[in-house]
Amino acid sequence: NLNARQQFQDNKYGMFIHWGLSSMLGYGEWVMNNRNIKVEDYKRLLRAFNPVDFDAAQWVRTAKSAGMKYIVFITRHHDGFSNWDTKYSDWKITNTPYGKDVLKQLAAECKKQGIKLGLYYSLLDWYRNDYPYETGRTGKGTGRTAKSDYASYLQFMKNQLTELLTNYGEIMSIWFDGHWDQTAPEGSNDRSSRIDWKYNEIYGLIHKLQPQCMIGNNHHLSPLDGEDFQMFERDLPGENKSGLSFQKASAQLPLETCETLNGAWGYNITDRNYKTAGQVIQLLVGAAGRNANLLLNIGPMPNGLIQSEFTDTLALAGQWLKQYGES
Ligand code: FUL
Repeated sequence: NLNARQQFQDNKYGMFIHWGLSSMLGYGEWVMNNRNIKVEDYKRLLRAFNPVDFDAAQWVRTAKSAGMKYIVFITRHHDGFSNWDTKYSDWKITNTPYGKDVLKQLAAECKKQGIKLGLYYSLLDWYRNDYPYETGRTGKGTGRTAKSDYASYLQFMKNQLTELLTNYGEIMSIWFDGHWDQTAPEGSNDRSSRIDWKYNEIYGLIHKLQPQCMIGNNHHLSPLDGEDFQMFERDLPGENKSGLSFQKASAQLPLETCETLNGAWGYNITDRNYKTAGQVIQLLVGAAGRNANLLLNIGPMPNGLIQSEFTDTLALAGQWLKQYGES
């Protein structure tokens, strides 16, 4: 869909939001893997997550006054926790004491304030038994022993994606992540996947449900069939600074670079490596100069509020953009 691609590229600047029950531990969104927490133990967080100060209007206002044109929200990260009221799992926001569907509130608010919404969706799962964890590089300490079953996991993802693309209005993009879990370790040149993800089925479903929805996949490879934009993780197209990329910038597809305001994606209490407004502007200019969007991340606190170190910097950079930006 050429029109959708053009619109996507014209957005230039967006807000990435890493947030979920893992935020509670204040150690980033990889805590379950990094601390080898077993599913049985990690599960106990469900009864404790109660982000009473979550205010979708405030999140969206923060993005808008920063000059951003879209938000990409984590619907489900590698810990498998669903930030919406999914019918297909009990491991979800509506089963916490908070009890409300945060995605529903965010989608409604984005619509109201006129900002586009994209959804991050993890292909990798540290929680479910049917995810092919045996061949995965991560999630070894989660205590799973049952045999995985990709056919079942694929059906689960399709069911969830159908919900996301049916019940939450127009979705600008789906941002897939976790493909690399099934590839050879970093440093190797073998980029083949240990499982067949059946992307043709997944992408086909998305394009059927919402033809304008842009599909991107953080596989660090060159774009595969059916993908509508190409993303660069903490990297500008053509730079290959992160050493992760085995990709050349596509001349056909819109590009997006994602970065984060400190060194972490999810809320991390020890990371005070905050970027200044000047650094944010440099990133923006660097991305724009390569005709790439900048998707800039925040990791809100477990109570739902965005820390002032982030809001202050975003507002400052936003003022600069208003004065000197194009539109
Ligand atoms: C990576 C993930 O593993 C990180 O947790 C984060 O979501 C980043 C944007 O992508 O692949």
